[in-house]
Amino acid sequence: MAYKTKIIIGIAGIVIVAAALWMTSRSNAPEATVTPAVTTTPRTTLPVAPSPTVSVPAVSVIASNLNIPWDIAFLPDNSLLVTERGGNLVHLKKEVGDVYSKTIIKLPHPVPRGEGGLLGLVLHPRFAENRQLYLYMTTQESSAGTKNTVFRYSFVNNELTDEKIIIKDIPGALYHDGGRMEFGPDGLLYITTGDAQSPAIAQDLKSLGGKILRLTADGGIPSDNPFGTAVYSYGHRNPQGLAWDDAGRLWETEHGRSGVTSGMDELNLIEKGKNYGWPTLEGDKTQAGMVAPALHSGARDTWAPASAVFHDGSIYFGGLKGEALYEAVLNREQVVELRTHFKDVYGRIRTVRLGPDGMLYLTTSNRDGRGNSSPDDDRIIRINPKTL
Ligand SMILES: [Ca+2]
Repeated sequence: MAYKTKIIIGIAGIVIVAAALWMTSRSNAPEATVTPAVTTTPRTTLPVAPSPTVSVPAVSVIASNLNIPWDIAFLPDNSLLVTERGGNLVHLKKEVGDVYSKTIIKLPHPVPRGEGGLLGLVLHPRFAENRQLYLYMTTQESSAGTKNTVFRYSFVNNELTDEKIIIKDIPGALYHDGGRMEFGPDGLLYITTGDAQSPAIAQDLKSLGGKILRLTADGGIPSDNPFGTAVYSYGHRNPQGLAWDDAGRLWETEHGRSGVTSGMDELNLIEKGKNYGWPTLEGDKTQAGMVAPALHSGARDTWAPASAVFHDGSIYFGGLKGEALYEAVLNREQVVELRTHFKDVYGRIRTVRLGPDGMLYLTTSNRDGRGNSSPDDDRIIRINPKTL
């Protein structure tokens, strides 16, 4: 759209541009096109699934027929790597327009079924030089059941080589396997782990379950970790999203209780060494030595928050059971508003990532047995955040 706009400007001038854009595109993205700001708006988009009850932003489906895409990384050549929970690493390469070719990269390890599997994916901060990437994977440990392991690989010519275990023996289970990884502004690797259906381990500092872990890029323990171990914070149930705001504060999303009494999902402001209360605290309850969430969903609403990204003053996160893209608007340490986008439009939304183009990339999770899938699910959907 920006390219077209520049051409038209040369021919006819700004007034005609504004009128023409308004007339031709009002059906899908009126907010983005009625002002001159459109000339700086990153490229967009095709209209998808307008709903009369939902404001329709500029969106584009860039990949379909995926199977539970769990995480996305953007490579320096503008291609994408996507983990599928069942154990495929998928390389999506842009061909023409918004058409991407798909190459499946086999993993060195099979992954078990359940909510575990091939989960988080993150690139080394200097990936362009060292080609190193990290995968969070559930691994079968014979009669001991499953555990979770973070591996590092060299990724060259669509092959994973030079395997190194960064951390292992993270408790695993059919549910609550954590799995999100991010490099922080401090250059250290942060990893979320679940309680593996054993709530008490979230309070056990000797267990790696129900924690946010922090390691060096090589898997070492940073000298200023609070307990002399990999543990950075604890008392988490099943944290799934990590994001730093523009002041360097760490925010985290976390699933609350499940089953018939679901709800109490959390957005937490994370500080080193603090206890976030699971399984003792829920909602607004407080107790000495434990930190209540910055925002929670309450007892009657369930987000099932599955990711987190900071963009332009807000934390965005996907909702699985909530079937929406949530936006928590921040004012310093406070959440001042929770906005809900795409409610019931795309089904279950898992991951949200911010691309190098300034766009939000969402993954659906409609083939995980808990939702209704459309024929082209699962999808990766690119959103122009200016149109939200
Ligand atoms: Ca909590």
